[in-house]
This record gives sequence, C-alpha cells and structure tokens, in this order.
Amino acid sequence: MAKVKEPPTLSYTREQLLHWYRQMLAVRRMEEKAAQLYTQQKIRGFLHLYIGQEATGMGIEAAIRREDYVITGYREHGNAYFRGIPMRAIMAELMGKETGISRGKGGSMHMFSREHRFLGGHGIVGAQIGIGTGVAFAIKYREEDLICVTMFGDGAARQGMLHESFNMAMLWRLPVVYVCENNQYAMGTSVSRSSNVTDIYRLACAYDMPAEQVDGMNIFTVYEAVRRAADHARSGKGPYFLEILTYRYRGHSMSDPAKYRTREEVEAYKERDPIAHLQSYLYTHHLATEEDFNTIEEEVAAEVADAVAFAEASPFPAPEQLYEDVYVQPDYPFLREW
Ligand SMILES: Cc1ncc(C[n+]2csc(CCOP(=O)(O)OP(=O)(O)O)c2C)c(N)n1
Ligand SMILES: [Mg+2]
Repeated sequence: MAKVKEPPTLSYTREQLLHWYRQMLAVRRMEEKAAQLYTQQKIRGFLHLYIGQEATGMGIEAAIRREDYVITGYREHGNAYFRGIPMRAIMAELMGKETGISRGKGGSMHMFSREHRFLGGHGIVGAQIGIGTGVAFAIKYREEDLICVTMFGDGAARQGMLHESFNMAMLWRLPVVYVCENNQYAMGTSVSRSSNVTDIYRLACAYDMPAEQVDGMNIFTVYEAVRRAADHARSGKGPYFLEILTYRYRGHSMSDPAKYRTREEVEAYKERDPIAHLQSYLYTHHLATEEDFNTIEEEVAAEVADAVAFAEASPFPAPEQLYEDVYVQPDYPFLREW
C-alpha cells in the first residue's frame, strides 16, 4: 500500500498534454453552461456537477484503452464526454431530448452508451460496484484482454456492496480497477462524520488488494496511478483499488444549501485547481503560449454553443416512446452477440 506519489515520472508529449487540457476544459465549460440552463429550467430534475474533479475522469481515460469499460455513479457527464460521447448527445440528454445519448429518458444521472463502452450513469449509490465487478467477471470468463474501471464516491464506499465485490474480485482475480473518488462529502456528510477509517484506500487491506491513495487535483498523479492499476488488472493479477483525493466546488446537486463546509475550504481547493495546474505546467515548460490557451478556450466555447443549439432544436421523445428500451427484447442482436 502506498500513499501519494510525486509526479510526473513518465515522459509526455505536448500533444498529449494539450489534449488532456482541452478535454478537461470542455467538460468544465459544458457543466458551467448546464448550471445556467438549469436555472432557466431548460434542464430539470437532478443535476450533479463534476466541476473540480475533472482530472480524475481524464486521467483514467488517458490511462486505459477505448475498448475497456467504465462504469460510475450519477456524477458522470465528464466520464461520458471523456469516453468519446459527443457533447451534443450529452447536452440533449440533459435537456431530456430524443437525440440524447439515452434518447432523452435517462437525463443527467443515466447516460449510457454500449458503443463507447460507457456503462452508466447509476443513481443507486454503490450499486455500480457490483455491476462493474460482474462486467469484470464476464471479461475474464470470455478471456478478453480488457479491464473494467469501476468508479464510486466516498459515500458509496460505505455500502456493503463494496465488501462483497472486493472479496469476489480478489477470490477470482477479476480484471477490475476500483476507483473511489473521495471528494470529501456524501451530500452534506463529511468522510470523518461517517467513517472510522478516513483513509478509504485502507479498506482494501482486509482483502489483500493492492491499493493507493492519489492526489486527484493533479492529472499526472492520477494518470500514473491508473496506468499502474490498469497494467496490474490486465496482466491477470486481479483487482486494484485507487482512492483519488478530489473535491467538488459546487453543491452535491443544484439544490444544496452548502452549510456543511466553509468558503475558505472551497477556496483552498480552488487554489489547487486541476485544470489551472496543467495549464501552468504547459506554460512554465514552454509547451503552450497565452495564444494557444485563448484558441482552445474559443474552440471549446464554440463546441458548447453548438451542443446547446443542437439540444434546443431537438424534439422531446414522443409519449409512446415511454415504454421503449425498458427491457431488452429477446431477439435483440446485442443479446445474441453476448
Ligand atoms: C442506495 C442509496 N442511498 C441513498 C441515496 C441518496 N444519495 C444520493 S447521492 C448520495 C451521496 C453519495 O455520496 P458519494 O458516494 O460520496 O458521491 P458524490 O455525490 O460525492 O459523488 C446519497 C446518500 C441513493 N441515491 N441511493
Ligand atoms: Mg463524495
């Protein structure tokens, strides 16, 4: 078991880092726009923003293969985008439109795309830990060269599902990387109010599972830790657990009185913002100029504007579509393939 390691220890190309920067910025601007659309009631229901946590999703995506699987909870707009789902389909889903990635019937919490190997988007806290473990079982059973990254929050880590899953995954050496995004709070409850052991990575001890605690405000640490974990899981050695220390700047969802933390605490994390950190790395290492950053900002703004225009122009699903896609039809090609 290891505590936070100092990065970067690997070598990186300019293109790779600029891509990471661009992707994280796109997710941030997309969600800032989503928050605005929510206040205009163009997005309704729940909306849980990932703002502040972007380095976790991007670091994971950069360290795994496109064909691998990713599954997570309801704070998943960023993961959906990093997996390659177009912003148009994400924005349309947020607005409940037919052109959304879940045909407008999943909304913010239930984005899913088999094509992008993104298995959700789950609203039941911790349920995806068992599902991700099952996906890893299927990978092993079919002898595929894949892994399943199974993400969950610090609150979800306290569900019984984690223990049953950890036990089985170790027993059968399943190719799963468990990632706990410890953003310090489960709704308004801090980790120290709900947990005797606040270093969540230590939960893996009971199962002899390798585990690390990682600085999630630094994309290099996340990337390098996920590389180690993914190599381990892919080589047949079994599961690996990463606790990523991160922070959400916004409330739990759009209705959050935020009485459980101080403004100073939020500001202190913003000082260590993961996007600003990468930007400063690029700048100080002469890998990008002010002009480069301005161009990226403009490109991202255009992508967000295009996604919003597309979503606004799209229709809502017709009432008769309510009962479609609820159950898988027995003759559905997807089942035959499996
Ligand atoms: C089984 C279950 N219990 C309770 C809830 C209500 N609930 C929704 S989010 C949440 C907090 C989860 O916190 P965490 O796992 O840390 O994830 P985060 O929101 O910080 O990403 C709770 C208790 C739920 N959706 N499902
Ligand atoms: Mg949390």
